[in-house]
Parts: sequence; C-alpha cells; structure tokens
Amino acid sequence: MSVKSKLLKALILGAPASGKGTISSRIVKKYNIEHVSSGDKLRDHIAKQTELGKEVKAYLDEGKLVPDDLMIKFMIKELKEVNNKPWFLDGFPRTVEQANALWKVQPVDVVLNLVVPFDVIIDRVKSRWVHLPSGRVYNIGFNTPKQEGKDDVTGEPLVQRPDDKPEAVKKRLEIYENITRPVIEFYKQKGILKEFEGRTSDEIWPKVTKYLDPIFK
Ligand code: G5P
Ligand code: MG
Repeated sequence: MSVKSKLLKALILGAPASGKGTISSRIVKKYNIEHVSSGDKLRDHIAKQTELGKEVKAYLDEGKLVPDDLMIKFMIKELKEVNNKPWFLDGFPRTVEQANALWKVQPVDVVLNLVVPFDVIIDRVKSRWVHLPSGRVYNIGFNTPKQEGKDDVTGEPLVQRPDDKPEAVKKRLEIYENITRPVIEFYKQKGILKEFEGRTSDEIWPKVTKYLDPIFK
C-alpha cells in the first residue's frame, strides 16, 4: 500500500497514558499526516466553554467515557473536515459501537496498538503536564519543559489534567480493560492490527518507523 495511490487512514490504540499522543506527534511530524486526537479536541472544547465542552466536562474529569452517540457524531464530523489529507486518529474509537460506526463511513487501513505495562502507566501520569491549546505534552524526566511549568513554543502555562488524579486514572484503566480492549479484537479480525510492546516510547518508536516506513514509501 502506498500513500501515493491512496490517502492513508490510520489509528492508534493503547491504554490511557500508554504514549498514544507522544507516538502520534512523532508520526505526524515524520510522515506529514493530520493528527486527530479525540481527547485533545474535547479538552479544547472544555477550555473554550462551548456547549459541547460543558456537556462533556464531567465525563472527562471523572475519567468516564463520553456516551457513544455524542462521540460518534462529533468525531465523524471532525474527520469530514480533514479534507484530502491522510489522517491519524488517536483516542477514537474506544468502544466496539464506535469502531463499527467508523468502519461504516471510513474503513481504516492501518491500526497500531501500544502495549505498555500498567505499573509504568501509573508512574507516568503523576508527572504529566500539558499545554491545553496545542495538546503538547510533557513529562518530568522524559521530555521536561525547558522552563518549569511553561510551554516550550508559546511560553504559556502548563496544567495537569483533572483525569490524572489517582481515582480518575483507576477508573480510566478499568474502562480500558472492560470496554476498550474488545476494540483490539475488532481490528485483529479485520487483519489490520499491529502491536508494539515496550516500557518507553523511545523503545517503541523504532519499531513503529520500521513498520510504517514501507507503507509511506
Ligand atoms: P484521551 O485524551 O484520549 P487517554 O486516557 O486515552 O486520554 P492519554 O492520557 O492522553 O490517553 P496517551 O496519549 O496514550 O495518554 O499518552 P501520552 O500523553 O503520549 O503520554 C502520557 C504521559 O507519559 C505524558 O506525560 C508523556 O510525556 C509521558 N511519556 C510518554 N512516553 C514516555 C516514556 O517513554 N517515558 C516517560 N517517563 N514518560 C513518557 O481521553 C481523555 C478522556 O476523553 C474522553 C474520555 O472521557 C477520556 O477519559 N474521550 C472519549 N470518550 C468516549 N469515547 C472516545 N472515543 C473518547 N475519546 C476521548
Ligand atoms: Mg493522549
């Protein structure tokens, strides 16, 4: 498969804080494709206090999933707006119902699944800081911001996500196990799933490029 002959549609799966955002940002930079992160988009609506933002805020704060009907309508519309560019989805779909809905309007070509142990994840969220307007993400000791508490590009303040509090993280991992794991099976059965295992994003990244390089050639 080549992006010259086809506009590639890809997505990334993985537990909360498994590094989907980190790996996605490297992918979009290297292969020049559009990153569409459901979580970043929802957080942007919350920050701007839009109608949707007000509707979904409590779900995100508590680490619960936004209801399927709302999420499907929102993301299908967002994807339609990515005109004529290959895209890379992160955070959607998260339920089999969402996966089915996406498949009906836009079958995807490639699905990456990050496999990172839960003990590593629990450690990571404690030191995560984000720049809300851009979705840029930092982690103290991994990609520490140049100036403490400030975004490298804009110098604006960084914040911690409300759903990175221990109770919300516990809830997110439970939801992942019970509701999102079957999505992996959905794509496995379609024959398009590729798994990448590791304890760090730097360990996973070379395996991802080895897999994607021939696809993007
Ligand atoms: P999100 O935003 O999709 P999650 O929970 O799936 O949230 P999250 O937390 O954004 O995923 P990630 O993108 O997988 O994690 O990971 P990341 O941000 O790249 O990395 C995590 C941290 O570790 C960062 O600080 C990063 O710098 C650091 N890091 C990365 N690699 C390494 C490493 O190798 N070493 C170290 N030390 N650090 C590292 O969804 C949020 C909420 O939105 C709603 C739900 O409420 C959800 O809970 N939502 C949906 N609801 C329903 N359906 C959907 N489809 C929804 N999508 C979003
Ligand atoms: Mg993310």
